[in-house]
Amino acid sequence: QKERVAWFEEARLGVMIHWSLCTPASGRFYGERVRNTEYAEWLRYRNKVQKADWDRMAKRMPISEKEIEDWVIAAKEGGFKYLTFVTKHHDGVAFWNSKVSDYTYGKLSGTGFDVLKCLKEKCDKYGIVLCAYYSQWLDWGNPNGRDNSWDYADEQKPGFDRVAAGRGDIEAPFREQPTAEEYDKYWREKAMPQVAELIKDYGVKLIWFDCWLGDPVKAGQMTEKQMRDMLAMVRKLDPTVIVNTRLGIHEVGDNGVDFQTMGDNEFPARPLGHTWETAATFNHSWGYNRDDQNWRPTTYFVREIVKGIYKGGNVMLNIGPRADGSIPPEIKTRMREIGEMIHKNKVG
Ligand code: FUL
Repeated sequence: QKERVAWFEEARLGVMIHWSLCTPASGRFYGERVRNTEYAEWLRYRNKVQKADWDRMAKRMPISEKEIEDWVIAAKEGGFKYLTFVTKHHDGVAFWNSKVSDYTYGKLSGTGFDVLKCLKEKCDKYGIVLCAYYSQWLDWGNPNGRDNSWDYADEQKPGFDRVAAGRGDIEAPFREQPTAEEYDKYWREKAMPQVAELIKDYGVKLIWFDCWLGDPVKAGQMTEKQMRDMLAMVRKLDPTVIVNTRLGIHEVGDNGVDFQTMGDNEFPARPLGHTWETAATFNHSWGYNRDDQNWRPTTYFVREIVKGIYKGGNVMLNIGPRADGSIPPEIKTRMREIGEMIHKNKVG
Protein backbone atom coordinates (compact mmCIF):
# COMPACT_ATOMS: atom_id res chain seq x y z
CA GLN A 1 0.00 0.00 0.00
CA LYS A 2 2.80 2.41 0.87
CA GLU A 3 4.39 1.87 -2.53
CA ARG A 4 1.08 2.26 -4.29
CA VAL A 5 0.43 5.69 -2.85
CA ALA A 6 3.98 7.03 -3.00
CA TRP A 7 3.53 9.02 -6.24
CA PHE A 8 0.16 10.27 -5.05
CA GLU A 9 1.45 11.61 -1.75
CA GLU A 10 4.31 13.24 -3.59
CA ALA A 11 1.94 14.81 -6.13
CA ARG A 12 -0.21 16.74 -3.63
CA LEU A 13 -2.24 18.60 -6.24
CA GLY A 14 -4.68 17.22 -8.76
CA VAL A 15 -7.44 18.43 -11.03
CA MET A 16 -10.77 16.80 -11.63
CA ILE A 17 -12.77 17.29 -14.81
CA HIS A 18 -16.55 17.00 -15.02
CA TRP A 19 -17.47 17.19 -18.69
CA SER A 20 -20.50 15.03 -19.29
CA LEU A 21 -23.96 15.15 -20.83
CA CYS A 22 -25.10 17.69 -18.26
CA THR A 23 -22.71 20.23 -19.76
CA PRO A 24 -24.73 21.66 -22.68
CA ALA A 25 -27.75 22.12 -20.41
CA SER A 26 -25.48 24.00 -17.99
CA GLY A 27 -27.84 23.66 -15.06
CA ARG A 28 -31.21 24.18 -16.79
CA PHE A 29 -33.76 22.05 -18.53
CA TYR A 30 -36.25 23.95 -20.67
CA GLY A 31 -35.43 27.08 -18.73
CA GLU A 32 -35.99 25.49 -15.34
CA ARG A 33 -33.02 25.45 -13.00
CA VAL A 34 -31.76 22.22 -11.57
CA ARG A 35 -34.05 21.45 -8.63
CA ASN A 36 -32.88 21.58 -5.02
CA THR A 37 -29.18 21.69 -5.76
CA GLU A 38 -26.46 23.63 -7.52
CA TYR A 39 -25.03 20.41 -8.92
CA ALA A 40 -25.65 20.69 -12.66
CA GLU A 41 -24.67 17.06 -13.12
CA TRP A 42 -27.76 15.99 -11.17
CA LEU A 43 -30.13 17.62 -13.67
CA ARG A 44 -31.34 14.43 -15.29
CA TYR A 45 -32.46 12.98 -11.99
CA ARG A 46 -33.67 16.11 -10.27
CA ASN A 47 -35.64 17.52 -13.19
CA LYS A 48 -36.82 14.14 -14.41
CA VAL A 49 -35.34 14.47 -17.85
CA GLN A 50 -36.43 11.72 -20.22
CA LYS A 51 -33.72 9.50 -21.61
CA ALA A 52 -34.24 10.60 -25.22
CA ASP A 53 -33.89 14.28 -24.25
CA TRP A 54 -30.82 13.49 -22.24
CA ASP A 55 -29.13 11.44 -24.93
CA ARG A 56 -29.53 14.24 -27.45
CA MET A 57 -27.27 16.45 -25.31
CA ALA A 58 -24.29 14.54 -26.69
CA LYS A 59 -24.83 16.16 -30.07
CA ARG A 60 -24.47 19.58 -28.50
CA MET A 61 -20.99 19.06 -27.13
CA PRO A 62 -18.48 18.98 -29.93
CA ILE A 63 -14.91 18.64 -28.82
CA SER A 64 -11.54 18.25 -30.47
CA GLU A 65 -8.04 17.32 -29.49
CA LYS A 66 -7.20 20.96 -28.96
CA GLU A 67 -9.59 21.53 -26.04
CA ILE A 68 -8.51 18.30 -24.45
CA GLU A 69 -4.89 19.33 -24.75
CA ASP A 70 -5.85 22.66 -23.14
CA TRP A 71 -7.21 20.83 -20.08
CA VAL A 72 -3.88 19.13 -19.65
CA ILE A 73 -1.89 22.31 -20.27
CA ALA A 74 -3.97 24.15 -17.66
CA ALA A 75 -3.21 21.38 -15.18
CA LYS A 76 0.47 21.45 -16.03
CA GLU A 77 0.77 25.23 -15.79
CA GLY A 78 -0.95 25.29 -12.43
CA GLY A 79 1.45 22.65 -11.09
CA PHE A 80 -1.24 19.98 -10.79
CA LYS A 81 0.26 16.52 -11.13
CA TYR A 82 -2.69 14.24 -11.79
CA LEU A 83 -5.98 14.56 -13.58
CA THR A 84 -9.12 12.69 -12.57
CA PHE A 85 -11.54 12.62 -15.47
CA VAL A 86 -15.19 11.73 -15.03
CA THR A 87 -15.31 8.67 -17.27
CA LYS A 88 -18.88 7.80 -16.31
CA HIS A 89 -21.03 9.96 -14.09
CA HIS A 90 -24.34 8.91 -12.51
CA ASP A 91 -26.14 9.22 -15.85
CA GLY A 92 -24.28 6.14 -17.06
CA VAL A 93 -22.71 7.58 -20.23
CA ALA A 94 -19.15 6.42 -20.81
CA PHE A 95 -16.62 8.87 -22.22
CA TRP A 96 -14.55 6.21 -23.86
CA ASN A 97 -15.38 3.71 -26.59
CA SER A 98 -16.44 0.98 -24.22
CA LYS A 99 -16.89 -2.50 -25.60
CA VAL A 100 -19.04 -3.40 -22.63
CA SER A 101 -21.88 -0.98 -23.28
CA ASP A 102 -22.63 1.22 -26.25
CA TYR A 103 -24.11 3.93 -24.04
CA THR A 104 -21.15 6.14 -24.85
CA TYR A 105 -20.40 9.71 -25.86
CA GLY A 106 -18.92 8.47 -29.15
CA LYS A 107 -22.13 6.66 -30.11
CA LEU A 108 -24.60 9.25 -28.82
CA SER A 109 -22.80 12.15 -30.46
CA GLY A 110 -22.37 10.23 -33.68
CA THR A 111 -18.70 11.27 -33.78
CA GLY A 112 -17.20 8.02 -32.53
CA PHE A 113 -14.68 10.17 -30.69
CA ASP A 114 -12.90 8.51 -27.78
CA VAL A 115 -12.37 11.35 -25.30
CA LEU A 116 -10.46 9.26 -22.79
CA LYS A 117 -8.05 7.92 -25.39
CA CYS A 118 -7.19 11.41 -26.50
CA LEU A 119 -6.86 12.58 -22.91
CA LYS A 120 -4.53 9.70 -22.14
CA GLU A 121 -2.27 10.68 -25.04
CA LYS A 122 -2.15 14.29 -23.86
CA CYS A 123 -1.52 13.32 -20.25
CA ASP A 124 1.38 11.14 -21.34
CA LYS A 125 2.74 13.96 -23.45
CA TYR A 126 2.81 16.42 -20.53
CA GLY A 127 3.65 13.99 -17.78
CA ILE A 128 0.34 14.17 -15.93
CA VAL A 129 -1.01 11.01 -14.27
CA LEU A 130 -4.41 9.97 -15.64
CA CYS A 131 -7.00 8.89 -13.08
CA ALA A 132 -10.66 8.01 -13.54
CA TYR A 133 -13.78 8.98 -11.65
CA TYR A 134 -16.30 6.15 -12.12
CA SER A 135 -19.82 6.17 -10.66
CA GLN A 136 -20.19 2.54 -9.65
CA TRP A 137 -23.23 2.77 -7.39
CA LEU A 138 -25.51 4.86 -9.58
CA ASP A 139 -26.19 4.38 -13.26
CA TRP A 140 -29.36 6.17 -14.35
CA GLY A 141 -28.87 5.02 -17.90
CA ASN A 142 -29.07 1.34 -17.11
CA PRO A 143 -32.43 -0.41 -16.63
CA ASN A 144 -30.96 -2.37 -13.73
CA GLY A 145 -29.48 0.69 -12.08
CA ARG A 146 -30.65 1.82 -8.66
CA ASP A 147 -32.67 4.98 -7.97
CA ASN A 148 -32.79 5.58 -11.67
CA SER A 149 -34.83 7.86 -13.81
CA TRP A 150 -34.96 5.43 -16.70
CA ASP A 151 -38.63 5.72 -17.27
CA TYR A 152 -40.69 8.74 -16.41
CA ALA A 153 -43.20 8.03 -19.14
CA ASP A 154 -46.02 7.70 -16.67
CA GLU A 155 -45.37 9.97 -13.78
CA GLN A 156 -48.69 9.13 -12.22
CA LYS A 157 -47.67 5.55 -11.84
CA PRO A 158 -46.84 4.87 -8.22
CA GLY A 159 -43.22 3.87 -7.97
CA PHE A 160 -40.44 4.05 -5.51
CA ASP A 161 -40.60 7.20 -3.43
CA ARG A 162 -37.53 8.17 -1.46
CA VAL A 163 -39.46 10.44 0.87
CA ALA A 164 -42.07 7.84 1.67
CA ALA A 165 -39.25 5.39 2.21
CA GLY A 166 -37.68 7.90 4.57
CA ARG A 167 -34.51 8.03 2.57
CA GLY A 168 -34.24 11.26 0.75
CA ASP A 169 -35.14 14.64 -0.42
CA ILE A 170 -36.99 13.99 -3.64
CA GLU A 171 -40.71 14.28 -3.91
CA ALA A 172 -41.28 12.65 -7.27
CA PRO A 173 -42.51 9.11 -7.79
CA PHE A 174 -39.80 6.80 -8.97
CA ARG A 175 -39.86 3.58 -10.84
CA GLU A 176 -39.61 0.48 -8.73
CA GLN A 177 -36.15 -0.27 -7.48
CA PRO A 178 -34.44 -3.13 -9.26
CA THR A 179 -34.37 -6.43 -7.44
CA ALA A 180 -31.11 -7.51 -5.88
CA GLU A 181 -30.55 -9.85 -8.84
CA GLU A 182 -31.17 -7.11 -11.37
CA TYR A 183 -28.79 -4.76 -9.66
CA ASP A 184 -26.18 -7.49 -9.45
CA LYS A 185 -26.54 -7.98 -13.18
CA TYR A 186 -25.70 -4.29 -13.67
CA TRP A 187 -22.73 -4.70 -11.34
CA ARG A 188 -21.29 -7.78 -13.04
CA GLU A 189 -22.17 -6.93 -16.63
CA LYS A 190 -21.46 -3.23 -16.70
CA ALA A 191 -19.72 -1.72 -13.67
CA MET A 192 -17.02 -4.34 -13.18
CA PRO A 193 -16.11 -4.89 -16.84
CA GLN A 194 -16.05 -1.16 -17.49
CA VAL A 195 -13.67 -0.54 -14.61
CA ALA A 196 -11.53 -3.35 -16.03
CA GLU A 197 -11.44 -1.54 -19.38
CA LEU A 198 -10.28 1.66 -17.72
CA ILE A 199 -7.35 -0.16 -16.18
CA LYS A 200 -6.44 -2.48 -19.05
CA ASP A 201 -7.04 -0.25 -22.05
CA TYR A 202 -6.33 3.21 -20.64
CA GLY A 203 -3.86 2.51 -17.87
CA VAL A 204 -5.55 4.77 -15.32
CA LYS A 205 -3.63 4.93 -12.05
CA LEU A 206 -6.43 5.70 -9.63
CA ILE A 207 -10.13 4.87 -9.65
CA TRP A 208 -12.19 7.52 -7.90
CA PHE A 209 -15.33 5.55 -7.09
CA ASP A 210 -18.40 7.40 -5.95
CA CYS A 211 -21.06 6.53 -3.42
CA TRP A 212 -22.39 8.37 -0.42
CA LEU A 213 -20.24 8.30 2.64
CA GLY A 214 -21.56 6.30 5.52
CA ASP A 215 -22.42 2.64 5.45
CA PRO A 216 -23.27 1.65 1.87
CA VAL A 217 -24.46 -1.80 2.88
CA LYS A 218 -26.90 -0.51 5.48
CA ALA A 219 -28.02 2.23 3.12
CA GLY A 220 -28.81 -0.43 0.54
CA GLN A 221 -26.38 0.98 -2.00
CA MET A 222 -24.20 -2.06 -2.63
CA THR A 223 -23.49 -5.38 -0.99
CA GLU A 224 -20.25 -6.16 0.78
CA LYS A 225 -19.58 -8.87 -1.80
CA GLN A 226 -20.07 -6.54 -4.73
CA MET A 227 -17.60 -4.04 -3.32
CA ARG A 228 -15.04 -6.70 -2.37
CA ASP A 229 -15.26 -8.34 -5.80
CA MET A 230 -14.67 -4.99 -7.45
CA LEU A 231 -11.65 -4.33 -5.27
CA ALA A 232 -10.22 -7.80 -5.86
CA MET A 233 -10.59 -7.32 -9.60
CA VAL A 234 -8.78 -3.98 -9.52
CA ARG A 235 -5.95 -5.41 -7.43
CA LYS A 236 -5.60 -8.38 -9.74
CA LEU A 237 -5.54 -6.33 -12.91
CA ASP A 238 -3.01 -3.83 -11.64
CA PRO A 239 -1.85 -3.81 -8.02
CA THR A 240 -0.46 -0.29 -8.43
CA VAL A 241 -3.89 1.26 -9.03
CA ILE A 242 -5.09 3.39 -6.11
CA VAL A 243 -8.69 3.09 -4.96
CA ASN A 244 -10.52 5.72 -2.94
CA THR A 245 -12.72 5.13 0.08
CA ARG A 246 -15.81 5.90 -1.94
CA LEU A 247 -15.73 2.40 -3.31
CA GLY A 248 -17.59 1.89 -0.06
CA ILE A 249 -15.19 -0.27 1.92
CA HIS A 250 -13.67 2.40 4.05
CA GLU A 251 -10.92 0.50 5.74
CA VAL A 252 -9.28 -0.56 2.49
CA GLY A 253 -9.36 2.66 0.50
CA ASP A 254 -5.83 3.87 -0.27
CA ASN A 255 -6.95 7.38 -0.79
CA GLY A 256 -9.35 8.55 1.88
CA VAL A 257 -11.51 11.28 0.48
CA ASP A 258 -12.40 13.95 2.91
CA PHE A 259 -15.02 15.24 0.65
CA GLN A 260 -15.24 18.91 -0.25
CA THR A 261 -14.34 19.99 3.21
CA MET A 262 -13.12 23.31 1.94
CA GLY A 263 -15.24 26.17 2.97
CA ASP A 264 -17.97 24.00 4.42
CA ASN A 265 -16.16 22.31 7.24
CA GLU A 266 -12.59 22.35 8.27
CA PHE A 267 -9.70 20.20 7.31
CA PRO A 268 -8.89 17.55 9.90
CA ALA A 269 -7.52 19.21 13.01
CA ARG A 270 -4.23 17.33 12.79
CA PRO A 271 -2.45 15.09 10.30
CA LEU A 272 -4.56 11.99 9.81
CA GLY A 273 -1.72 9.52 9.55
CA HIS A 274 -3.04 8.07 6.31
CA THR A 275 -3.32 9.12 2.72
CA TRP A 276 -6.19 11.45 2.06
CA GLU A 277 -7.47 13.92 -0.45
CA THR A 278 -10.08 16.60 -0.51
CA ALA A 279 -11.88 17.50 -3.71
CA ALA A 280 -13.43 20.89 -4.29
CA THR A 281 -14.94 23.09 -6.94
CA PHE A 282 -13.95 26.62 -7.88
CA ASN A 283 -17.58 27.60 -7.50
CA HIS A 284 -20.15 25.05 -6.25
CA SER A 285 -21.35 22.87 -9.09
CA TRP A 286 -19.08 20.18 -10.51
CA GLY A 287 -20.51 20.17 -14.01
CA TYR A 288 -20.69 23.53 -15.82
CA ASN A 289 -23.60 25.53 -14.45
CA ARG A 290 -24.32 28.94 -15.93
CA ASP A 291 -26.29 29.93 -12.83
CA ASP A 292 -23.42 29.26 -10.47
CA GLN A 293 -21.15 32.28 -10.83
CA ASN A 294 -20.10 32.36 -7.24
CA TRP A 295 -16.34 31.89 -7.69
CA ARG A 296 -14.08 31.61 -4.68
CA PRO A 297 -10.91 33.73 -4.76
CA THR A 298 -7.45 32.41 -5.58
CA THR A 299 -6.11 33.36 -2.16
CA TYR A 300 -8.71 31.12 -0.59
CA PHE A 301 -7.48 28.11 -2.57
CA VAL A 302 -3.85 28.86 -1.87
CA ARG A 303 -4.59 28.98 1.85
CA GLU A 304 -6.52 25.73 1.70
CA ILE A 305 -3.80 24.01 -0.32
CA VAL A 306 -1.15 25.06 2.16
CA LYS A 307 -3.34 23.80 5.00
CA GLY A 308 -3.94 20.53 3.19
CA ILE A 309 -0.25 19.97 2.53
CA TYR A 310 0.58 20.79 6.13
CA LYS A 311 -1.89 18.17 7.27
CA GLY A 312 -0.51 15.56 4.92
CA GLY A 313 -3.32 15.55 2.39
CA ASN A 314 -3.89 16.14 -1.30
CA VAL A 315 -6.10 18.78 -2.84
CA MET A 316 -7.96 18.17 -6.07
CA LEU A 317 -9.70 21.10 -7.72
CA ASN A 318 -12.49 20.64 -10.20
CA ILE A 319 -12.92 22.06 -13.69
CA GLY A 320 -16.35 22.04 -15.27
CA PRO A 321 -15.56 22.90 -18.91
CA ARG A 322 -18.26 24.36 -21.13
CA ALA A 323 -20.02 22.38 -23.86
CA ASP A 324 -17.32 23.16 -26.43
CA GLY A 325 -14.72 21.89 -23.99
CA SER A 326 -13.34 25.32 -23.16
CA ILE A 327 -12.40 26.06 -19.58
CA PRO A 328 -14.36 28.98 -18.09
CA PRO A 329 -11.98 31.96 -17.83
CA GLU A 330 -12.68 32.31 -14.11
CA ILE A 331 -11.18 28.86 -13.57
CA LYS A 332 -8.30 29.35 -15.98
CA THR A 333 -7.16 32.48 -14.20
CA ARG A 334 -7.39 30.90 -10.78
CA MET A 335 -5.43 27.85 -11.84
CA ARG A 336 -2.67 29.96 -13.29
CA GLU A 337 -2.53 32.16 -10.21
CA ILE A 338 -2.45 29.14 -7.92
CA GLY A 339 0.47 27.79 -9.91
CA GLU A 340 2.33 31.06 -9.54
CA MET A 341 1.69 31.46 -5.84
CA ILE A 342 2.31 27.88 -4.77
CA HIS A 343 5.17 26.88 -6.97
CA LYS A 344 7.08 30.11 -7.32
CA ASN A 345 7.13 30.26 -3.54
CA LYS A 346 8.05 26.60 -3.33
CA VAL A 347 5.23 25.78 -0.99
CA GLY A 348 4.27 22.56 -2.74
C1 FUL B 1 -20.59 13.38 -5.81
C2 FUL B 1 -21.49 13.40 -7.03
O1 FUL B 1 -22.82 13.12 -6.67
C3 FUL B 1 -21.34 14.77 -7.61
O2 FUL B 1 -22.20 14.96 -8.68
C4 FUL B 1 -19.89 14.97 -8.01
O3 FUL B 1 -19.57 14.11 -9.07
C5 FUL B 1 -18.94 14.72 -6.83
C6 FUL B 1 -17.50 14.75 -7.17
O4 FUL B 1 -19.23 13.48 -6.25
O5 FUL B 1 -20.79 12.31 -5.04
